[in-house]
Amino acid sequence: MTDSPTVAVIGLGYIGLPTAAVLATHGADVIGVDVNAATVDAVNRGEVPFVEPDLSVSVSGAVSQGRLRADIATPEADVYIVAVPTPFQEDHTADLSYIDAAADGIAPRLRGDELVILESTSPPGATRHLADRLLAARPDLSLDGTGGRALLHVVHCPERVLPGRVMVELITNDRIVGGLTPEAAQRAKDLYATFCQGEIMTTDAVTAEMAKLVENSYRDVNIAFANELSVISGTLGIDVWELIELANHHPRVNILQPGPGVGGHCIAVDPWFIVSSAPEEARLIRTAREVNDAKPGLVVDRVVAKARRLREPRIAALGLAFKPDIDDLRESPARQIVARIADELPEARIAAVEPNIERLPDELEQRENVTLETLDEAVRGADIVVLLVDHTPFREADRRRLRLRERVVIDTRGVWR
Ligand code: SAJ
Repeated sequence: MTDSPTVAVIGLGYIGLPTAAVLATHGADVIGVDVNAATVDAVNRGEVPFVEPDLSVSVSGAVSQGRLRADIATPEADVYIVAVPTPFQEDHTADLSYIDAAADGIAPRLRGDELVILESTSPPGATRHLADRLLAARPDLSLDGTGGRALLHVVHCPERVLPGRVMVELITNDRIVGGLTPEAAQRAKDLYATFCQGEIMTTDAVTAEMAKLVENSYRDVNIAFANELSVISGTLGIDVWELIELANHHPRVNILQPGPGVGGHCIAVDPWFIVSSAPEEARLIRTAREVNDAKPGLVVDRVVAKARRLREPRIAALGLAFKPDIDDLRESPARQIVARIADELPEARIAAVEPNIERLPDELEQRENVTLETLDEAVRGADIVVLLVDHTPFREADRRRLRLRERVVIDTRGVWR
């Protein structure tokens, strides 16, 4: 590979765009590719179509220096990084159609000796699937040079950055590079070493795929433990947060925090890829998913039980994002809870408070009994206050001024204990 490789990043989302920007600011010539023309136009203007700290300055700098541009079409390049969605389907298996579409864009551009990196979170075998699709379209290429055919290097390098800290963690996190061949892994390692200060470990592709899924499952299982404790504590009439705080004084115990459920596009999704790969064996991982997925329903039941005692209940629902201090509403349990309360209590008025958004998501906007309000407005008129996300403004709110004692408070995050 040349000192200044041309890198095409396919998919300019939460992972692809930051990766493109970081590569461009570390010496690569980067072309970002996206099916969405508005995203392509925004990037070419040096703008970022979503909120992520420090990303804007990096993208605008790279674009103005001429190191980053975006296009709808896949160009010729030395390296292709695929960072497209891999959503899960009704049956909990992964939808690989975006990977397939990326492969179909890349295949005609290959000249031989390129490196193709799959960064999307993937079920075991997805990297091999991507390679098979490329090779089916290009029988003149091979992974090992057999028959005198030109080489194609294919690896999986899962992203592991935390939304909200992407620009820091891209540089500082350790990386796992799983190659379909050792040479492919080494090439990818050399590329990531241009910007990654963490340790870069090489392995085979399927182990790398599993490592990413296992990390998120580990967290899911541990959150499920905390969520199960919160349900048990409710039955026993004890304060789960005090219980966890006390237990965590043990030197080898570190229980996570319960909440209204697990959201986001990673932890609530990835464990299913393990379950669908080994349905008989993945018993704990499946149960953890079920425990966490049941939590929003339990919160709805608590709110509805309190509200049914009132004639025209007014409910303040605090938070819609999937975790604190971000504007990301994807797979958010809070959002699901508000929609379900609105459906179960058509006579109720629900004031949702989400300081990080300007308008309600469509499915809530369409419900006549849900409005978006400020914290003060919502709580002032409320009989019931349900805290769903521990955003800083809620943590720091003056509880006396909000007169919480006069209202029924259901605090799913333990902020107002
Ligand atoms: N949550 C709890 N209790 C806790 C911790 C989290 O209820 O004690 C909930 C949050 O409220 C949220 C969900 O879990 O709804 C997930 O939040 P998170 O902050 O744990 O993780 P994500 O989804 O933002 O990012 C995760 C990270 N994975 C791990 O920490 C193992 C990140 O490093 C990954 O890159 C990311 O998934 C991903 O893209 O896979």
